[in-house]
Amino acid sequence: MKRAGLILVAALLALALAAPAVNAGYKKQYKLSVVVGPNSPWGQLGQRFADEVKKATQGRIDIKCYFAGKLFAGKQTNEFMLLRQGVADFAVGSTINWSPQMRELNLFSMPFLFPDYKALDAVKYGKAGKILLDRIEKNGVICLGWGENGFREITNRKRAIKKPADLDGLKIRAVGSPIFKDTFAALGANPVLMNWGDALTAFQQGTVDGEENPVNVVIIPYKIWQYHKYISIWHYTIDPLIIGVSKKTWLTFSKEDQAILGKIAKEVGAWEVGVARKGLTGDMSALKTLRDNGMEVTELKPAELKIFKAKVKPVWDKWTPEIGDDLVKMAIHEIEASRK
Ligand code: X2X
Repeated sequence: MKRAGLILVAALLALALAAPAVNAGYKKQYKLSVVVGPNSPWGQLGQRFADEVKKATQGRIDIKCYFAGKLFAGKQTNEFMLLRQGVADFAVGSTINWSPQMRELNLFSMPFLFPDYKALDAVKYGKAGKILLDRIEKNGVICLGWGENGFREITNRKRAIKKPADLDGLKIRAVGSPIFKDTFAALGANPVLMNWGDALTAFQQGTVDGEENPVNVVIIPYKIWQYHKYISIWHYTIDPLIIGVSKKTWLTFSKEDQAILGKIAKEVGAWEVGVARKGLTGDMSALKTLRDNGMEVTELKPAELKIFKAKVKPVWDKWTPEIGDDLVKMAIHEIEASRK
């Protein structure tokens, strides 16, 4: 009896050793980086992703969201580096913040390149988008899905902006990504590059006159009307979000869990893109919230936008080779095809 018991224990032990443990190499908790706070749809996207992943993996993958740039100590243009290194396991990151380390991502920041959401989707889901995602992967980050910050519109406390001359001398805060400095300099403004956390203080103190951000994901949740009376809807750049995971972390997950992560990222990403675009097509009803809060909204017409676009030609000349001539050409082709 005793001997049989021993054999059984030994057999069970052998079995346990032979079968790969499901959680082998898994961390107790994973870190997800987000630049903004939990009230923005962007922050909510991070939290939803974390919650759904935890549920679907029965707690095998437990993700904690670090909001408001906590993981990268305020310097948002470091986020991609932290992700590559595996310091952050996940991020819901803006292409703007990653672009200083991935030049190709400046494609989305080319001023007045994307006329509408259809154009953006044509590029994201077309050949150019695929090339971008492959390059990001080569740099150590797997893209699981797209979210959206949105078309970036300009706000300021001094005057309505209808033509480039209205920007003359205005101190405009932009993200610390060099293409923005070139764009605002070309438009005659005085660009000041700073992190989002510092920008909020600068708005309060009035040390800058204006900024640019998307309506639903940043301007409304952060109540930018507290600081700036004027907003111009000019769609000058678009800012997609990428739900990304460090390749180092990714390779530790089972195939089953990888599939779960991909599926959830696509689902929650699509939900958030819907929120980011709500009321910003057709009747533009999202703008009512801005007017109700005392903002003066200027919607620029195609002829007015043309004048702005002509002014930023030096930015196109400088940044096209930086991004890649072929990639820019391909994107322009996909955008034009989307308009037919
Ligand atoms: O810093 C910004 O303006 C923000 C929040 O939109 C980004 O992170 C790109």
